Amino acid sequence: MTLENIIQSNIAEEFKQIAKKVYNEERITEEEGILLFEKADLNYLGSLANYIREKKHGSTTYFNKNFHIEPTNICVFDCKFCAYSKLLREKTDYDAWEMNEEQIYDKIRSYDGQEVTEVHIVGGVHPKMGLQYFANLIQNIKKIRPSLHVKAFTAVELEYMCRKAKVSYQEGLQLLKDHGQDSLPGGGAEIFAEHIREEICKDKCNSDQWLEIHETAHKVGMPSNATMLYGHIESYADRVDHMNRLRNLQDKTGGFNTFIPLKYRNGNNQMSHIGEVSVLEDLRTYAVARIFMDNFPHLKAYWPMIGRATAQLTLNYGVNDIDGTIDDTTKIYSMAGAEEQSPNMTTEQLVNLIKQVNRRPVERDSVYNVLKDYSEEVFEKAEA
Ligand code: V47
Ligand code: SF4
Repeated sequence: MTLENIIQSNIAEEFKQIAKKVYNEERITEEEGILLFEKADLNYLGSLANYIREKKHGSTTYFNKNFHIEPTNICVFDCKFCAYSKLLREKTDYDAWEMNEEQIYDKIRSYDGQEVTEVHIVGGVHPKMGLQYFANLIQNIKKIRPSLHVKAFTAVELEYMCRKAKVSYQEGLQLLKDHGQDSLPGGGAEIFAEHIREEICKDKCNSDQWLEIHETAHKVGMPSNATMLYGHIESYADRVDHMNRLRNLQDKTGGFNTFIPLKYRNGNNQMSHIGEVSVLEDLRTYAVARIFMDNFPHLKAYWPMIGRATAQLTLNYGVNDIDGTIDDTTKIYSMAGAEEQSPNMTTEQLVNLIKQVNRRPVERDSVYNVLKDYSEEVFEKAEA
């Protein structure tokens, strides 16, 4: 149904008002956000979210050519939802890994001649890998491949690095920027509501610190993303509170590119008894996010976490970005129970995934400059 039809239909007045706000590009309140989660029909949510998505981006669906490096999964923290980390004392465990510098540089060099534009570097918070180590690492990565955009370190890693180095967030982030870091990924946000954070990840950086680190990054000229881990013990009010804190910060800085809802997966962690939410709940969450986060330019579905089929569906529920080729050889996602064992997609596969649902595949760089429109692309031969 079109938005005009919704506004003229005989749906409940409260939903009509929200539809009118969307039509007039007015912001919805936190109470309205909660109402959408609690009572709105999925088709209604999809119509509103898709209206916004198409107004902002038409049918363009962005992807990029990227790869991930996780230097280590050894971590001083012990988040209950994490299937991936190992404490230092478990270092001999066959699932624990630590890459040395040369291994990291070899990984960068292994992409010589390939068209990747971004490396995403995040990992466990290793007590022996500090700020200066990472600054030098980034500087050397840039020497090997100067054009590569380095999106690195969650606020959780950054809080620990700055604390250990006894520098302010501004000093730490400026140092990393001066050594070549370009932007921050959105991880570590989880859910900002303090009572939930206390339950699921009480020992790592708190919500105010997460927000302050991103605010500081924006101030020193590094854009960032924001995530929300949903579908565990949080309430709808907690999800809306989370999005509201991000919306407020975005009003202040304008430094966020993308919002990425991350579905909680329950494999191999200390919260495995909590079931996973349904695909319908995923779609509702993306749609409400698109409606609520009016000042976030992009909404991303991270396909390794939700799977390719759900990622395709989200493109009708507000999503306009499905991340990239990824080429991840480590186990961060499969260990948490995601469908993708070692996620990577060729450009052809990504393009086809987007085209199958009548969207326009466009390769972007890390800050959403258009690199190539793939809508008319004919692939010469099947990629391996
Ligand atoms: O913060 C950990 C999440 C995040 C689980 O910025 C889990 O472009 C679900 O932030 N179930 C890290 N999620 C990944 C991340 C990210 C990924 C891709 C792109 C970008 C970006 C950012 O992974 C963590 C946490 O919220 N996570 N365990 C789990 N069991
Ligand atoms: Fe460490 Fe991050 Fe896992 Fe938490 S989610 S235990 S900070 S690797």
